Amino acid sequence: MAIAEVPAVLTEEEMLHFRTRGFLGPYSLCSEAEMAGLRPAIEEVLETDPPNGKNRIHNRHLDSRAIYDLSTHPEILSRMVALYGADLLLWRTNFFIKYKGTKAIPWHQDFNYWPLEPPIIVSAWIAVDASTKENGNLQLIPGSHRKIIPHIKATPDVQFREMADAGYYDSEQLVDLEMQPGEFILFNERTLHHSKANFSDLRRIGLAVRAIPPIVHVLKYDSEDHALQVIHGEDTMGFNRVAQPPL
Ligand SMILES: O=C(O)CCC(=O)C(=O)O
Repeated sequence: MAIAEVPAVLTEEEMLHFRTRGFLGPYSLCSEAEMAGLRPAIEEVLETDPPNGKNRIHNRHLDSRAIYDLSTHPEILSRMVALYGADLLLWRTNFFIKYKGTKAIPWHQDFNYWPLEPPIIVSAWIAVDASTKENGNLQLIPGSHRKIIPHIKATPDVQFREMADAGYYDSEQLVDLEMQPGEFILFNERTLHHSKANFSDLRRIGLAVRAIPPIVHVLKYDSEDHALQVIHGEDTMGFNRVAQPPL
């Protein structure tokens, strides 16, 4: 797919919602049946080693056209463009796979961990499997992106090394984002989010897509062949390593 067409725009209300609450959605990227059709190809990617022995769950848009196309689907891209302007680069993609017994992801603000300056990132999180209260759906705190929350050493029951300091947020305010396969949400680099452990027999795969405007410098790349793709408009700054998407 060439640079995607942009069919949908956001209403003023949706724009305001994103600015004040730090997230939008869920929206439909494709039907449940269409996602069921895509799932075998996604599973095949996840069962295959990427070039140069890198991690199977990170940046697979670099070697799989199917993952690139899913990550840059017009339903996502059009909304990112409405929020962040016409010029966008794809920085990273990450699969978050939760089988039965997979640990929780702690409350966190993404920008705490990431080598980006200034830290301006829009994330889409796409439900490949159904993501429900049973199998550890995303939860986030609306409006939490308005402040920087200190992160501290994480407890051993969660997946990350650092987590948001619980003294600085009120988890009573959380919103559950249950999603059917083919749905996605958008959130920004400071929106506090987490997911609980999966105690069910139901697998939960989500694909997170991270896009940045050209003004953002990537201070550290994920691998030697890590480069960004211009997914909409142009790279007006030329700060970052840019490459073509996979064929
Ligand atoms: O999928 C999850 O459980 C967590 C996702 C997440 O932390 C992210 O997309 O930044």
